[in-house]
Amino acid sequence: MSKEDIRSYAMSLGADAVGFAAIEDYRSKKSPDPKTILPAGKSLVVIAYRELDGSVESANSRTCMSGRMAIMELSQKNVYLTGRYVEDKYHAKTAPVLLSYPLDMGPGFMGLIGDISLRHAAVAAGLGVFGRNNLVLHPRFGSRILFTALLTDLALPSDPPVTEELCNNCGLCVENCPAKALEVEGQTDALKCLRHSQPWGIGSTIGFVLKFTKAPPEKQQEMLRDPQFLKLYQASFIGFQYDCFHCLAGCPAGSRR
Ligand code: B12
Ligand code: SF4
Ligand code: SF4
Repeated sequence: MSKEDIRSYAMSLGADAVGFAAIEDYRSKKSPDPKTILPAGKSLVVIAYRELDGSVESANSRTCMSGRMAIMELSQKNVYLTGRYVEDKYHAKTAPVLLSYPLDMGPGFMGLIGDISLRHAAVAAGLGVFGRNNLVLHPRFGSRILFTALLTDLALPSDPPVTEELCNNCGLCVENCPAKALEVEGQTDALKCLRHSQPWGIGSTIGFVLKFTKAPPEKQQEMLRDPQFLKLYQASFIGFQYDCFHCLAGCPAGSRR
């Protein structure tokens, strides 16, 4: 059967879990219509990778981010290889959805809405359920799981949904969030989270440029040697970096924990 064949191919490349969602089961109110990506798209192949425990639990944010960047690299390669496998073997088209970037930075989106919402795709593909932290909890890996996907014109039925309640409502994610971004149930305050979790992201870059352009030359010299500028510089060539993993790392869900 094509589903089992594709699943075992993606797993052989290092994925931890693979699920399938028929496009009619994928519902994400804020996301664009998948037809704008692949007009004949009929299903989503969702490919999941677990975070390394030693990386998400580390107090060193560079270690947390190193684990994330390693998944980004592996998952990026694998989504291409799986897409090529499906295209060649099943004469289908596949459109890749990577872990995070690129994102639509235009009005209404501002880098906050993915072309495909991978959490909604993962739930539709039977890979987990939403937790109080607004992350998808996987039965085995809990919150420590990340997703990529392939939108394809191959018709594949959805995998059975997870019916188990995986979130025990312990409230640790809400308590541990240093930005207080999870206070309202079912809603992450994206700006609060962003400001705290990406201190070297777009907001800080804009702030730095505005301050820099208004500063006198001697202050500008000083600003260019400041660690904040050096961190922005690093982020500009290695890509965005998260400085917070608390809602993921502190969550006890998942049989592997
Ligand atoms: C933009 C983005 C962000 C933004 C905006 C978040 C947001 N409001 O969606 C910011 C920068 C804040 C962010 C933060 C984080 N992100 Co982020 N992010 C994304 C991205 C690229 C797009 C998300 C998107 O389209 N959102 C817009 C729409 C679709 O969301 P929404 O409809 O408003 O849904 C929200 C709520 O309504 C709620 N929700 C929706 N339906 C339901 C149903 C129920 C029952 C419940 C309880 C809640 C709920 O969940 C959402 C949270 O705000 C995705 C990758 C992707 N392509 O999907 C990763 C992604 C969602 N991020 C991820 C992660 C891990 C994080 C962080 C932990 C940061 C980090 N260190 O990695 C935090 C977690 C914040 C949190 N606890 O919610 C993972 C989540 C994996 C998982 N297991 O669920 C994803 C899927 C990346 C990936 N490829 O795996 N992220
Ligand atoms: S990533 Fe950090 S700031 Fe953002 S919601 Fe999770 S715990 Fe809060
Ligand atoms: S930390 Fe507790 S309340 Fe939050 S998602 Fe995990 S199990 Fe649910």
